[in-house]
Amino acid sequence: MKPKGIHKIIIANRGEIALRIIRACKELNIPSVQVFSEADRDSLPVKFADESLCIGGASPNQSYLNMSSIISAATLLGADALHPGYGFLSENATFASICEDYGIIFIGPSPSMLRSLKNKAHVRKIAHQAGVPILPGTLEPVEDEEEAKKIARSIGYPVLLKAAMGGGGRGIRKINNETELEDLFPIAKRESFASFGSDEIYVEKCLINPRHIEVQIFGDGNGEVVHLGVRECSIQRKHQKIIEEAPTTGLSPQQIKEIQEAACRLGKAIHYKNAGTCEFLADEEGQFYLLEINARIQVEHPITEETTGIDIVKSQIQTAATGELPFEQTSISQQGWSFEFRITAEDPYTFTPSAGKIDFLHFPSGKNVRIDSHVYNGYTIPAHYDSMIAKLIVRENNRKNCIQLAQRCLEECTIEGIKTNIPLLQQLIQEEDFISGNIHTGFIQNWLDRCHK
Ligand code: MV4
Repeated sequence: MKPKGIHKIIIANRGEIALRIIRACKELNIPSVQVFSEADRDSLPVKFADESLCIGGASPNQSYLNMSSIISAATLLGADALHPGYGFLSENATFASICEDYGIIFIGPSPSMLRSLKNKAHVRKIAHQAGVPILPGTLEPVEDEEEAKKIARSIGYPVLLKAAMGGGGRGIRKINNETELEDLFPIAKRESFASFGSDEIYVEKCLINPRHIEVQIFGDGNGEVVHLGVRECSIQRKHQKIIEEAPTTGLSPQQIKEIQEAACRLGKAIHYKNAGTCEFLADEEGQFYLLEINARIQVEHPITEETTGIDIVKSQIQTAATGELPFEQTSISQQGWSFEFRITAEDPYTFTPSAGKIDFLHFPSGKNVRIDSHVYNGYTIPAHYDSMIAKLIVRENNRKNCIQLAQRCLEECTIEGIKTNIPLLQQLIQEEDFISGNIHTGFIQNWLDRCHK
C-alpha cells in the first residue's frame, strides 16, 4: 500500500542499492527519480527508474556527492523525498539538513542525530549512560599524553587510540606499551586533525580477534524502537566485509536476547529515527561491547530481510512517510539462516580492482536464492566506484543447509571478462573453521597468511 506523505522519491546513489530502492518504490507505487553520473548513463537503475537525470561527471565529487546538483534535480523533477542509500551522502548531516530546507524528506535519521552519531567518543558516552556495555576506556576525549598513559595503565595494554570522528576502521592506532604511547599519541592527534578536521581522540581497551556482531534497529523518532535481530560480519578484510550471516554463531540464545535488548535501549535513549545498526564487538565468551551506530541502510540488510521476512527498504520509506513503524516487536522474529556473499570485481588475491566489460554472465538461482545486482551481460564496470558488483544471498532452515546451498550457488556463478573474488569465496566456504562457525575478524588475514607461507 502506498503510504501518504511521499509522492516521488529521488535516489541519490548508484549500483545495486539504487536498484534495490527502485524496486521498493515500485512495490509501494511511488514514482522514482534516478540521478546519475556520466559514467552510469547505461546502468540498470537509470533504465528502471520512472525518471532520470544526469547530475555530473563520473567522479563522485561531481555527481553522487554533489549536493547542489542533487537538490536541483529533486526540485526540478518534484521529488518530495530522497533515499541516500549507503556511502556517499547517506550519513551527511549537512546534506540531510539541506534536504529539509528544500522540503525534501530525507529517508533516514534527523540531521542532528547524524551529527551526534558521527562522534564515536560521544556514542560511547550515550551508550554508557543507557546501560549498554562499552569497552574499558575513556568517556571523554583525552587531552594529553599523561592522561592517556594513566588510563592505559589502568586498563592494560594493548589499547587503541581512536579518532572520535573516525569510523569504519579509519583513524585507529594500536598501542602495545607505554613507549609506543609516548611516540604515537602526538602523531595520532595530528593525523586525526588532518583526516577528520578534529584532533579529538579517545582510548579503548583493544580486543584481539573479536567477532563483529550487529543489531538492526528501527525507530520512529519518538522513542519507539524495535530490533530486527542480529547479523555477524566477522568475515572481512581491511574493513571490507566479504561474507555476512544472520543470525550468529558467536552468541548464545540468551546473549542474543541481551544484545538485541541493549540495541533497543540505546535506540530508545536517543529517540532514533528510521533504520540503523548498532555495531558491537564480541569476545570469545560472547561478552559484547558497543562500538558505533551506523545511521543508514547497510549493504548486508538482505540477510535480515531473509530471516525476518521484513522488507527493510520499504519499511524505511513507510516510516519516513508516516512517522510510524510499520511493525511491532511482538510480530517480529528471526528464523532460519541466511548468508550474503559480496561479489567484487577485483583480483581475488591481491584485491586490486578489475574494471572492464563483462562478456559472459550467469547468476545462480532457484529456491531460497537471491541476487541483488545492477550488472548485466555486456555491462562495462566503471572504474570510478566501489568494486562490489553483486550480492549473493541464500537462506535455509539452518546454517549447515545454508552453507550447502551457498556452495551450489557459488559453483554456478560465472562472470567472464573481468576478475572477480568468486574463487576466493568458493575457497573460504570450504574451510573447516568457517563451516563450524569458528570465525572472528582476523579470519581472512590469518587464512591468507597461512596460504602464502
Ligand atoms: C576495535 C577492535 C578491537 N578493540 N576496538 C575496526 C572498525 C571500527 N568500526 C572498529 N574496529 C575495531 N575496533 C577495540 N577496542 C578491532 C576492530 C577491528 C574490526 C572491527 C570490526 C570489524 C572488523 C575489524 C577488523 C579489524 C579491527
